[in-house]
Amino acid sequence: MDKATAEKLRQKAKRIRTGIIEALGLGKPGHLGGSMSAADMVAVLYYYKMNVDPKNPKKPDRDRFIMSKGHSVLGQYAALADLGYYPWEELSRTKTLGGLLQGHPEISTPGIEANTGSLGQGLSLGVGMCLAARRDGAAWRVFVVTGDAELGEGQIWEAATAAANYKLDNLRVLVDANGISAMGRVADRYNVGDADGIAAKFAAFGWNAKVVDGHDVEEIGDALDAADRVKGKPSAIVGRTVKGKGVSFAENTHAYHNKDMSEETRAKALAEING
Ligand SMILES: Cc1ncc(C[n+]2csc(CCOP(=O)(O)OP(=O)(O)O)c2C)c(N)n1
Repeated sequence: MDKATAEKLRQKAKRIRTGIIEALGLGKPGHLGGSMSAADMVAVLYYYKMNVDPKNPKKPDRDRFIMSKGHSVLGQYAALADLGYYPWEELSRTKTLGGLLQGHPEISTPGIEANTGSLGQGLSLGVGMCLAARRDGAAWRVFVVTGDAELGEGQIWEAATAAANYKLDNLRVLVDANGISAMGRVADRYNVGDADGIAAKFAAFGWNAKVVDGHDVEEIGDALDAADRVKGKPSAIVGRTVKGKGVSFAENTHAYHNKDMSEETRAKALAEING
């Protein structure tokens, strides 16, 4: 990836983080932590890797994106707004009755490919979509973002086995390995391992697996490019991340997993993101 592209992606990641704060609004709980930790991966996918067209959200050859950890959709909402799927102003109406953007993704929203929120299901949906693409002789790919605590769901590993069995080289999973769940550390609760341990699990299941710094847009982009060259296997890119990344008082804690913001915390967060 050239330096100019990397710089553009870093700016887009800031824009996404700003949009997350917009979507959280004031005084209503929202999922800041996991949205912020996934923001750089979302930026690389939407502004570097994926073939999507905001003017034609359903174009048949588009790549598909599934936010399997649906609670972290706020960053995806921001990217979709910035790209022009809907006005940026929609973000501030997130989670309002009748609003376009709800707390978890729904396919009624332009650019959203799957209803998620019940953890553990997105990878299975991705496997099905990849099989459909193959059946149709289509070249599009499916990108699924999961959390690390989410990997405690058994359905993930059923999907992982199926993906390897069917040699789905059109499937990519990006794991947001921030080490924190809703109520504490993953290691203290249902320990699926750190980023290296998670990559080893996917490799043992027959996947191409790679650990990256999940906040380094160049590493993420290079790993995604490398995945395009892998034939006969699905790819797992495990991002070592920080929950709440970009907002110091929300980093590395479950306190901002799902929390409201005050005027003061909101102003501080925006200043840190854009400062
Ligand atoms: C099946 C299911 N069980 C429980 C929940 C409640 N829940 C929402 S987010 C979350 C923790 C997710 O942690 P992780 O996957 O690591 O995501 P991140 O830390 O990136 O937010 C839980 C348990 C859920 N949404 N679905």
